[in-house]
Amino acid sequence: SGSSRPHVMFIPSAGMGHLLPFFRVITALATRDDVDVSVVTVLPTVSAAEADHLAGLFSAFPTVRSVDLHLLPFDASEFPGHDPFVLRWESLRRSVHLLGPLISGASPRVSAIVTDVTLTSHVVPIARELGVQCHVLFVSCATMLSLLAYVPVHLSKKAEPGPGVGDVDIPGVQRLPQSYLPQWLLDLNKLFTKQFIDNGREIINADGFLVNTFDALEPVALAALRNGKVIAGFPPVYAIGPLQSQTSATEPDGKQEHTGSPVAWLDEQPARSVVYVAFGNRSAVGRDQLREIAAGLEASGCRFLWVLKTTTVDRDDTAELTDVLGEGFLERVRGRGMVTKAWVDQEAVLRHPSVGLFLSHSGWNSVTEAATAGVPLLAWPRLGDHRVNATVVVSGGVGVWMEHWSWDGEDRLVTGEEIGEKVKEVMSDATVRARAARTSEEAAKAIAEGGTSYRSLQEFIGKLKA
Ligand code: BUP
Repeated sequence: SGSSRPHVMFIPSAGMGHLLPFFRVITALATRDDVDVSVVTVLPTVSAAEADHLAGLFSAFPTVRSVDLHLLPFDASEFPGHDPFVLRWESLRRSVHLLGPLISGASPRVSAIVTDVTLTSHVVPIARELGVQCHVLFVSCATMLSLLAYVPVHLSKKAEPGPGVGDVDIPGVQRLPQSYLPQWLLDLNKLFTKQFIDNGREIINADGFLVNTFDALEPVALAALRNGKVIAGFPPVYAIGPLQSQTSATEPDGKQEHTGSPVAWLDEQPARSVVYVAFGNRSAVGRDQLREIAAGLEASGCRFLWVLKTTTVDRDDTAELTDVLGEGFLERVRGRGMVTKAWVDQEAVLRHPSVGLFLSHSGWNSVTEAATAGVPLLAWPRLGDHRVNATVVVSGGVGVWMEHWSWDGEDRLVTGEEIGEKVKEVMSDATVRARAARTSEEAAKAIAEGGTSYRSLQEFIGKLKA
């Protein structure tokens, strides 16, 4: 403090859905000349995409310092059957005491930390002890932040200790039925639930929250967090979204296995004719369901670009497309459908005028990218925060939500017929398209000079200098 040029140290967590928004804030600060930026790189990385993007970040922004953190050995067999990213968060939490020396030994002196929400309960106390400001970059929606903040209070009031969290009525925000909550919260003994509750208890001690949302998208949740309705004395909430990538250098597109990149292919298609299908980095859709999606896309008669993943971690994905989709599918849709297992530049795809609809798992980054582009999103939530995000997709005019479509862990297959009809219907729905266009105008206003998110970021930078 007292220094006019603050040094901000970012401590991200694992998973592209966590890293990408970090990169977007890091590069927004790195392109200014009044802030020093360093990033704690946690090694080894979980996925190939993470390793590629970290390398891309440091080569595109040489002024951003990398501080390596080598994880201590972690015995995952203690938690059989857990999501690899949740396991990583746990192993990071157990190595977090290594951060103290990295923070206090950094030069110039660290004036503020921005950490991932998954590490809140461990990093906030360390920062306090060192007398360094500690902010949390929250990579999901403000509604999800209100859930995180309120769950510990909700549990302390709950009369019957049922097996799970139960329905949660968040003061000033909304009542979330248990079925909308991350599957993991249905079991209070799960690792994720313990992390969630620990982090939820500690957030009151953070100096502030950066959230990848904007006032016009989530006015109710943001107001309730800011005016103390959710939790009295909640730290300042800076809604600075929708976050944008500063350069395509941090989004490498170099691993195309097919001749002709998706964007080049999109260039050949008529305006708003293509359905873009992607379920993010960590939502593995079962083989039978993938076949139904294929049948649905074929039956819809629409053009489509499909990013297909068969495993939770990209490194393990060795499946052949023909084995997954069945003999003949790729031939039958040749010319009107493109299927890829490679990383695509999703922001560029969504910005492309040929894209008319986004069939998505409603991961929060995907929602904000669709909102920016004004492409209607057809939400098919799979796990985690996706259903809570989907409530915002609907209330914020980003798109529509198929609430009865299957959720990870449920047996029911959504048939190709159902998928095909819905895709066709939403593709030609002028009302949905007009709402998405309006939301995209609001998003542009929010980040433009003088907009709500622009001002929030200025306010945050001002606080760093205080
Ligand atoms: Br796959 C893929 N290209 O090929 P979400 C993803 N992305 O740019 P997630 C690409 O990864 P959770 C690809 O644009 C978005 O920024 C995409 O984040 C980008 O979902 C990000 O949408 C994906 O939040 O996380 O990572 O599956 O399930 O935790 O929400």
